[in-house]
Amino acid sequence: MGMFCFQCQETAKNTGCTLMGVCGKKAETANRMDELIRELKRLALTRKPDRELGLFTAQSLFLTITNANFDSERIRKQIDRAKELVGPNPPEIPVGVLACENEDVRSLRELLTYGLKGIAAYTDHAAMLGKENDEIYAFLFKGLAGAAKETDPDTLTTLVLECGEIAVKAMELLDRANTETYGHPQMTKVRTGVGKRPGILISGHDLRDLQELLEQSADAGIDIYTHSEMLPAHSYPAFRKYPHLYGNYGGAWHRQNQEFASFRGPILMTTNCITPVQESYRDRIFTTGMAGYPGVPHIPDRVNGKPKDFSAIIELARRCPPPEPLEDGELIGGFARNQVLSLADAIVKAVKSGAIRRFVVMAGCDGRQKSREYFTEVAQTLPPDTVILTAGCAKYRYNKLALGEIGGIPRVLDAGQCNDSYSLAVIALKLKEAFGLKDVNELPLSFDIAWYEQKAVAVLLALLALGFKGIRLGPTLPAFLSPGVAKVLTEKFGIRGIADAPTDVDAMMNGN
Ligand code: SF4
Ligand code: SF3
Repeated sequence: MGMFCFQCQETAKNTGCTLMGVCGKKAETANRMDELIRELKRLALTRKPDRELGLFTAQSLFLTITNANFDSERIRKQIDRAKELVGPNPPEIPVGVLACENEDVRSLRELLTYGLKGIAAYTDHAAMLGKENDEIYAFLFKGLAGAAKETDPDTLTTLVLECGEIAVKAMELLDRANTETYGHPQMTKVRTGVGKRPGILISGHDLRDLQELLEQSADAGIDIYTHSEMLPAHSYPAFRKYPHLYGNYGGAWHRQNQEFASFRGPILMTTNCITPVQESYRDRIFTTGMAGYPGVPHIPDRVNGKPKDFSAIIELARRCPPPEPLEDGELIGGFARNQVLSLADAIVKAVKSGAIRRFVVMAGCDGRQKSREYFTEVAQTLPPDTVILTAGCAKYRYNKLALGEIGGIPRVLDAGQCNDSYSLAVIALKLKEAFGLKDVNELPLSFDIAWYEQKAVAVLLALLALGFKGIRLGPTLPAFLSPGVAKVLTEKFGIRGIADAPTDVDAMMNGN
């Protein structure tokens, strides 16, 4: 076996990638990531967290999430730095997932580690906007130390649940960072067609990168297009003021081979999901932040608070032809907590009158597998008196369908990126208050979550921490859940896999 990784939903045979990743990760890179995780565990066992170590740990974990960084050399540098920080005589910790032989202990340790990776990604985004929280950094250390040494399933389960509570705090911190910096998202129509000028396509989740790119390209005679998880940026007041933020190009991350080829201009990947780079756009793709790919130019980090330098990308864009059109419509977004709560009275009225019978949260990730057509089918099968609440790139499975509206309220309410699932939880908790309910699970609300990478693991643990029960998770349950751990999650929280769309829609409409 050259490697072992089972952290994402597309893992080989839903058991584990052993030769190379289905994602394209080479065995050498996977093994280095394992080594980096080992060094982070050592760091957690030997040092007290402070801001510098906390951010270093968060960024290191972020580097290892699915489709963020394929650059072995970058991972090696991070390992070297971690070793320096650990110092001499590091504690003995074996490398790799399979070093832990007990399958339940291994499962809990990995569930915890993947939750930490998701928290780390959101923590890094918040830090880029000047918001940090020592409690989150302290938990990254506590969690890593537990994942290194803890062998008692009950203690590990407690850590996993605490991980969910910290995930709520990380998403709340990022929500605050985003809204205090860029304002509260508002209902916005976003063009999906193209203009006549050359463009830059920006993907990933980092809003500060977008802000600096928009600023630096304002008078360059080019347009900026969002891709995949950058779509929600259009709804922030601070970004709406840039006329050259033209629209959104393409769909979710896994179609980038075709879409990046037809875009014809430079592409900037700020975070996951980057997929193996193809010849058709190899000479015009760039990475920045925690994203990386061997041979692809990387825009360096900010130094002393000065903006990143995107001039090379802007210069290249000027020499490129405009994008080829893929479609010519519009998407509606901006239904984060503030916007939805401003409609709370209308929503409560619609529920009381029976105009809205049920809400279904279909947030999370998209992916390549055909089985994800299930989520399109659920959206099409849900009766017209239901509202879909979404966030994350999962939305691309149904956000271009004509699903209509209920009394002026669109039937698909898109709160934003995957981290904005926090907004959906806040909305649900506020609706619970508005209806005078004791338990959020009494709301006419079901969860049918699509997962792919580790941020979705953090979101799931956060939802459990907030008390939501009976969540459906698809298209498959995580391979890293042992039968024993899956049983506990089912018994304690009612987590279940998906069936087929008609069966699940029927069950959800009956409150199951
Ligand atoms: Fe396999 Fe997913 Fe790991 Fe990639 S991230 S190696 S696809 S399990
Ligand atoms: Fe998507 Fe990669 Fe998870 Fe942010 S962009 S949700 S998969």
